[in-house]
Amino acid sequence: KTIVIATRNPGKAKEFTKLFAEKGYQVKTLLDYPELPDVEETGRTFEENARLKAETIAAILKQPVLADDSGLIVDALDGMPGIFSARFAGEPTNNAANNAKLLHELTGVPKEKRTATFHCTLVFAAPDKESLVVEGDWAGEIGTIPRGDHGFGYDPLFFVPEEQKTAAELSDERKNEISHRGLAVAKLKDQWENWLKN
Ligand code: ITT
Ligand code: NA
Repeated sequence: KTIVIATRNPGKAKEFTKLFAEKGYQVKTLLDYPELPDVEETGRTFEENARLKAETIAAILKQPVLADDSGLIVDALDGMPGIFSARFAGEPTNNAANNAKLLHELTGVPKEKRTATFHCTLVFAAPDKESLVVEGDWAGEIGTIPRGDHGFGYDPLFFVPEEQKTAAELSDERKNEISHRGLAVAKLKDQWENWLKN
């Protein structure tokens, strides 16, 4: 059993590979299909962008395709970087520059005002079907020093109070159990077998 995920982010690919292995699925991503286009993310919401990625690639491959649009919503920055999380410091995605920019923008902001949420919208698209949409959120705080070397993206700056660790200090397994992406995948697993039948 194989599931195709329309992402070229290696961090996401690694997490999805583990999350779907539990269900007996092998994951393929756009890293396995270099000939397929990069889908331009012109949407104004996570859902619009996830739809663009999933529906475009499903139409090309003529088979079901999953896409993830995700990002970090920082309260003190009025929700930025949000849907712009990958390109916060410009294109192409540069995680070190994104994290440096985030720390810079939060200079002088006290701990109690550094609350943030990781959001993930998953869209599962198939030719001639209404897409299935699920979401997951993960609450935390933006730290002042990057810590940990697991995960990807903003994980070293995303402090999880319940764990007293940053997301990058969690094991891959623990992150998948409690993250925005792990939660969204759990919801997807509850719904997709029914959805595929209809
Ligand atoms: P694809 O579109 O190819 O999937 P992308 O990285 O461009 O890859 P998005 O447009 O959804 O994906 O941007 C998501 C960004 O949000 C990602 O690049 C990270 O900067 C951040 N992000 C999302 N989930 C994260 C996580 O679990 N840990 C750390 N950062 C995350
Ligand atoms: Na993207």
